[in-house]
Amino acid sequence: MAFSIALLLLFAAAVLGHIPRPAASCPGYRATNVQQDDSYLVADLVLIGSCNLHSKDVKNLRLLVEYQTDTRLHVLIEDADRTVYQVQEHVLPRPKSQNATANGAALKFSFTENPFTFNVTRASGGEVLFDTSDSPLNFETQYVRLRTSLPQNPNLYGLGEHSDDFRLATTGYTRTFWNAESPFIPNRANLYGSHPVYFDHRGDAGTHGVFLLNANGMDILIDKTESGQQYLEYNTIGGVLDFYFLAGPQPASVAKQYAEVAGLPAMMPYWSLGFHQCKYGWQTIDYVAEVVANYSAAGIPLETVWGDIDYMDSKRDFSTDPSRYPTDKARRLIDSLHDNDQHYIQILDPGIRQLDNYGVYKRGAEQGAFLRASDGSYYRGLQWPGEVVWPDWFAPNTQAWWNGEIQSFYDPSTGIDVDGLWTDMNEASNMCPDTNCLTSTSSIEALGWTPQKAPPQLRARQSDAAGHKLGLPDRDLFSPTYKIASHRGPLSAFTLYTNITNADGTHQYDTHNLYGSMMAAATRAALITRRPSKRPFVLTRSTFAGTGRHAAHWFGDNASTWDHYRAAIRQMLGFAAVHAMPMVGSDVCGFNGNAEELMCARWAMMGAFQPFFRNHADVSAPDQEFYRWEIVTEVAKKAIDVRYRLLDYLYTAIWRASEEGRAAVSPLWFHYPGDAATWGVQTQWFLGEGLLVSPVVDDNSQAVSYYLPKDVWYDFWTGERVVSTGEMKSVDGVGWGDIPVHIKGGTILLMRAKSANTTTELRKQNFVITIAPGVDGTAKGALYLDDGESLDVRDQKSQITFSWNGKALEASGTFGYATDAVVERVVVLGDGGSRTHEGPWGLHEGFVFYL
Ligand SMILES: *[C@@H]1O[C@H](CO)[C@@H](O)[C@H](O)[C@H]1NC(C)=O
Ligand SMILES: *[C@@H]1O[C@H](CO)[C@@H](O)[C@H](O)[C@H]1NC(C)=O
Ligand SMILES: *[C@@H]1O[C@H](CO)[C@@H](O)[C@H](O)[C@H]1NC(C)=O
Ligand SMILES: *[C@@H]1O[C@H](CO)[C@@H](O)[C@H](O)[C@H]1NC(C)=O
Ligand SMILES: *[C@@H]1O[C@H](CO)[C@@H](O)[C@H](O)[C@H]1NC(C)=O
Ligand SMILES: CC(=O)N[C@H]1CO[C@H](CO)[C@@H](O)[C@@H]1O
Repeated sequence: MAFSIALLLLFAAAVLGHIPRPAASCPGYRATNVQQDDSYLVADLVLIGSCNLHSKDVKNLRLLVEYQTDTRLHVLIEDADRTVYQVQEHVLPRPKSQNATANGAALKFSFTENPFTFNVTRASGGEVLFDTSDSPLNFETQYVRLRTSLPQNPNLYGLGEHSDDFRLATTGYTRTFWNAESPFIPNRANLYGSHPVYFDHRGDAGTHGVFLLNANGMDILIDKTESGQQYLEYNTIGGVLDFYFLAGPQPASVAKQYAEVAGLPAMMPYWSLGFHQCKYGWQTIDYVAEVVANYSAAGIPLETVWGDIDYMDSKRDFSTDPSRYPTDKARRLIDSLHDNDQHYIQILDPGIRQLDNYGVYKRGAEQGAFLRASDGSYYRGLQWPGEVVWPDWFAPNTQAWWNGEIQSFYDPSTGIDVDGLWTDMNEASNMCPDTNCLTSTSSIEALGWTPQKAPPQLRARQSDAAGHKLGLPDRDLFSPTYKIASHRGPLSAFTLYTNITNADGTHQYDTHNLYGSMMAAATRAALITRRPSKRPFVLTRSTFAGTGRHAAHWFGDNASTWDHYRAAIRQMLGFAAVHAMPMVGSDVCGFNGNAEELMCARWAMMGAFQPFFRNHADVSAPDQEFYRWEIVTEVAKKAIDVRYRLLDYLYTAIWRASEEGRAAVSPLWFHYPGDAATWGVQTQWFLGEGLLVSPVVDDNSQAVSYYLPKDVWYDFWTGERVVSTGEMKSVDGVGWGDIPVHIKGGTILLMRAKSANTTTELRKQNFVITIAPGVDGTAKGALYLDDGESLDVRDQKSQITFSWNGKALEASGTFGYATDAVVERVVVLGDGGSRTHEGPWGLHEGFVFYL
């Protein structure tokens, strides 16, 4: 009985295509011609015997191992001909090797020659971090597999974008990477972005990171073998094995080391940390004006108003609806927003309506900016405006065309003077559900489109791919044998045909996961062209490793449920702590469905402690602006009040992320790596270095249990000192506008003394310094100041470090940003309550305060 059930399961799994065949049947590769010096090793890898599991074996490979820095080991396994696709340098610039030496490095690479397998160990202590010895490498034209064994019950994090537990499941778990529009952000599914990096946390034995720089569709399996051996296995449908091993050993150092590879996140404008309101379904510009007025009447500070696709004429980019959103009226509203120091942002989708009288399309066509089908016509798809063509971000003139459209439509003297842009639907999401709908005339007609005649131009000449890392020829780019487990079905479903050739000769098959990130990058570049001295703000739905260099991100179209309120916390932890994307947050109060008052109140407060703070909802959802409910109005005022008083603290954290790769939001285990009780925590987070946020997370509840690691803490709201031995604390009666927040002992917190209605006003407020001494009586803190909006602030910035030794508070660093704001008070927290000392003290070189 048991036997036949097992067979049945095997059969079912085989039908689904996700059971790896026994690795033993593949002999793998043999390493020869090994050459090495102090800082690198190269070898040839030659196929021992054929395997051809899902496609054809690549017979000759080349191994490169570089000790790039003492804490970063680069291991690249590529085809000897270098024809296999590799992510273009201009899309993701690689870090240069600093030529560290194998002897001095924290990580050690060892290998066996026949068959070739390798391991990565810690030089000190010998902990095995990565070990492929259990199964030989498969490297085929459309299937690459590599498996590493792991210790039992590993603590793995990352591999986003997903809505699953922050600490990843360790059995029967598949993470698929294939960027896809994903309404309701389903669990255990590929979502909008791909970040093939994980952090492996081993408590006192240290933390390390493993980044596979590969953009192809893939499944990463985390499971145990029949004999109980834990493993993680990469199954990609192309690309090379380009690994960066990051030594840590502190969790925060892994985050930093990863940011050095993927790229440091872009610095954000100060105003973008204010409160944002958006809604799909604001039918007219008058309605938007009412929303703004109602926020003001309610006394809830609104920093930025957003325009979803409602503003567009027939849902076309770079257009305004002449009756509902006439440009002159829109301009008047935006002028008045700007007069009040408020901001305005609009959405852009990649799909460009193909119409001869639509200048955006015509100019793009003239510039050769669109992807082409095999017959040379533009590849068509379906997005909000109907039948569309798609920008080819690899084409040489696409950026110039995009710059031009952005510059003219958003020209402050004649057009819509936006302060930032939002790139949506850029997975790319094609509403054409299957792979035929645009080739079958009848279904085009059924969908009410006008089929366009193919323009006469010939397709872009495909470059001679050999040796150029542009992708192997003769592959089945449409339906490879190995099927990744995308929840949207076949590779090309709901997106662009994967057999499309990009202008540089690469294929969507290989570059699909880069589409959204490239649109975000192009949009950032266009904003810089438009206003060369201003720091751009771009929000993007689709991302890839390194997208933080260009844009902020929200977690997509979740629902107005408590489940998604909780999911927002773990998604934030994934992006900000692991994926080097600090400027993230959820749609506050949820996107789909009906937001209930109490849930929206909780979410308003929780959202105030996330870096990106925007309320947004779907067209089908009821209005959910904060002022629509009494309780939410009160909670939102309090939430924005505290957020704004903390805004420079948050700004400093975002700056440190962009400057040093320090995580602006982090899980408890980043700070208490040895404390096993922290490893699974996904409902609490550190904002910056010193504030621990522990919101109520249960449905409609006023109770919360949270963990306080062994340390000295101070209640943020009351200043009360709490000494924890590493305990769960249970609190009941947490009001709808309350959220437990603790200052970690040893922190100096810089806050504005008063909030304000806009971030512009906020910047004029004075400071209050709160000293929260640690176990040893000392504390430190940081403050970064600049004008909040220049792209290059040169030396007009202050990077101040504060330190407290129990008696004196001193400031050191640079003081290049001139401000009239002074330190109004210093509050010293302690055992017997807090002591307040009134200033003022000027915030400049030589600042010192004695008790
Ligand atoms: C590292 O070595 C390579 C090869 O010798 C050389 O091209 C490169 O400039 C070196 N890099 C540094 C930072 O020294
Ligand atoms: C790593 O691989 C080398 C070469 O196979 C082997 O000698 C060594 O024992 C391995 N290290 C561990 C800790 O497994
Ligand atoms: C704004 O407030 C007024 C008065 O309460 C109300 O009638 C109107 O519906 C509100 N409009 C919006 C867009 O919130
Ligand atoms: C992609 O494959 C489909 C299905 O076989 C085919 O109809 C289409 O012409 C191909 N497109 C390109 C650009 O090769
Ligand atoms: C913000 O504006 C409201 C009126 O809309 C006013 O009552 C409140 O005092 C202002 N708050 C601050 C901090 O300036
Ligand atoms: C993360 C999460 O809770 N996802 C849920 C989103 O909503 C859909 C539909 O309601 C659920 O199926 C998902 O589990």
